[in-house]
Amino acid sequence: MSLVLTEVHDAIATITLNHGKVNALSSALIDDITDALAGMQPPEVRVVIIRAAPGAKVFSAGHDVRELPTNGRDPLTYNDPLRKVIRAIETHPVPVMAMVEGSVWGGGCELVLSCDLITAADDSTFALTPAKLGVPYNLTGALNFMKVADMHFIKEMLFTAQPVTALRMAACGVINHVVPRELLEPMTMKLAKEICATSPLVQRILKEELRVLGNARPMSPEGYERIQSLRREVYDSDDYQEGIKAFLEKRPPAFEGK
Ligand code: LCV
Repeated sequence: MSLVLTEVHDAIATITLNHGKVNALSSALIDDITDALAGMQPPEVRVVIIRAAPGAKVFSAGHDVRELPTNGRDPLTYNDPLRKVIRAIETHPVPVMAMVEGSVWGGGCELVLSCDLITAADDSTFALTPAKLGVPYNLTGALNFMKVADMHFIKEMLFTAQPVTALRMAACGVINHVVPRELLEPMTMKLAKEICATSPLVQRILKEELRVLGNARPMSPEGYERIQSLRREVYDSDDYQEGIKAFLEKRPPAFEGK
């Protein structure tokens, strides 16, 4: 059974995450999201909305922690499922909107932030969790955070790993609209219909221009290799193992900086 529900009405496609209580981004769920996206192409589809089930307490609990490697492999490489779904959203030829209710965690936040527009219920929250789990986030993930918010705000979210309200995210320009839950779907559909009324060809080129420009960052091979070497020290560390172990044992992690 698919871990997402899909529908298309009047060129507006919806992908509803449907993977248990917390929509952990397992490789299976990510495969179903990317398969659903692949089947939602213009001109039949003009905009895609990614959402959780109506009334969801959790939009997504982020990367499936049980799938994080503990054998010394890099947990966030180019072909990690999370990286694949982020790229699928960023390169999809029509605008992809995130309609958020409930709490969003870790890689689930990056998935939401990689969407082109975000609407959220006023009781939803967002938490960037690598530092809480001991995971050395990857360069494109860090860049994706930088592209959508100012540095001090993103550093607060990353260094504290604490949930932030949708209203705070909107005040910092990260979320387009925050409304009471009962107005979330009408607000999102209003935006979607406005998108459907403008030129799909122009939207497609604008989306790709902004993606290419947003990713155009100079980085020397030496700089890349130094960062990768620092990341390996983290995913080879006792703290990385402790972060995952503490999660699975449902206790706070005891990081010792080694
Ligand atoms: C696997 C889970 C998860 C989960 N994976 O229900 O960005 S990075 O680098 O950090 C990246 C590596 C990343 O995204 O990491 C994941 C970060 N996510 C989090 O820190 C959120 C962890 N989850 C929670 O805080 C709670 O589960 C929330 C608040 C989402 C929901 O709490 P609630 O009390 O409603 P439970 O905690 O009881 O979770 C229900 C089941 O889902 C599992 C969890 O282990 C539990 O499984 P069991 O019933 O088998 O005990 N679960 C939750 N999140 N990310 N599994």
